[in-house]
Amino acid sequence: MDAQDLIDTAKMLVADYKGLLAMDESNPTCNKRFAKLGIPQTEEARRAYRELIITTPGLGEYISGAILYDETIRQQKKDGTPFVQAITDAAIIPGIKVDIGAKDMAGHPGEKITEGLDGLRDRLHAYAQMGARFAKWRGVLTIGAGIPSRGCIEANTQSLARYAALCQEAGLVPMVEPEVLMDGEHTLSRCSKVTEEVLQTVFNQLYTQRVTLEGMILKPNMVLPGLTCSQQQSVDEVADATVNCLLRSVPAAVPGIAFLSGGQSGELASARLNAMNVRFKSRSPWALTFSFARAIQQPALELWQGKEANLSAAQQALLHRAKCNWVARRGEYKPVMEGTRT
Ligand code: 5MM
Repeated sequence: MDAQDLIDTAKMLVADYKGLLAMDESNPTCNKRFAKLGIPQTEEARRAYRELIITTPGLGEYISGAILYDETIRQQKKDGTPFVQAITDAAIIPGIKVDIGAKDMAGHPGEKITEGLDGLRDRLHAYAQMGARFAKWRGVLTIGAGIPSRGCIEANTQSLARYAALCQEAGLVPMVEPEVLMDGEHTLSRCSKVTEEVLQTVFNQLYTQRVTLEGMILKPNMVLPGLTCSQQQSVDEVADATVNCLLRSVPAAVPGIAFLSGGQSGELASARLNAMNVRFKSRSPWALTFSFARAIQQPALELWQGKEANLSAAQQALLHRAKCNWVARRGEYKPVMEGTRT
């Protein structure tokens, strides 16, 4: 591993107000989203949709990196150009999701443990050979009565740290994603306490596993009230709760924090990211950026509907959401932008 290469790649992923596009839905997740819109759940449909995304003109102006799925990193455009080549030509850094999913955790009803460490060293080397320069692993924590348990937090964060160490050994920047889910009726304050405990444990584990913090990216949830909580705080209150929680938990050596959207609407995710960048402009030690899947892709997917004739409209919608988030990083996003397409 060359630590300087890792540090340089991590810095590039958060430079120039850009953010990341998560397009690493596993086949079951992608198929579920297609099924809702009546799109065929086939390998060819998934390939065509991913080609639509990566060939969106101008995407590289706003997007620094794209997270791919195992099937996707092996695919080509219709004209035979490998996706990795097309992404690189668009000035976007290719990355890969390397966990193999969150499974029920033994002895911990209602909780999940993410799997994928077995054989990971070899898989990481293979992905690096294919052109990936960073890799992502997601641990999932659910808030409920008596959960997340300490056992679940410790198991998931240790896996995250072991994966991150293996990534750096293979020359890939780890994108460490501990996601506290927004499902439930918990308050903003509960989400803040849980997120803080999870992040502090993540960084203890990363330290124990000798991960170079300058050569990684954190991909956390925003601190939000549960979806069905009766009290839903304002955009500014969410921004304050999120960044204050991060300030208590994330070392300043980490170059960037790239949020997941977690099921928020595209507009709300942009507005909240914007508020963080406005309110903490001079105080944030890290770049505050985005690594959204649904909050960037959803309008494009709905417009596309699996039809070639809708390709251009879908690409414009995708570019619009990418641009809104780039503008939000600058602290210049305004809801009125939603009425105007790029
Ligand atoms: C939380 O999910 C990640 C970010 O997506 P959102 O912005 O939509 O929340 C995302 O990268 C996720 O890890 C992938 O979509 C893969 O999910 P599955 O469930 O297919 O492994």
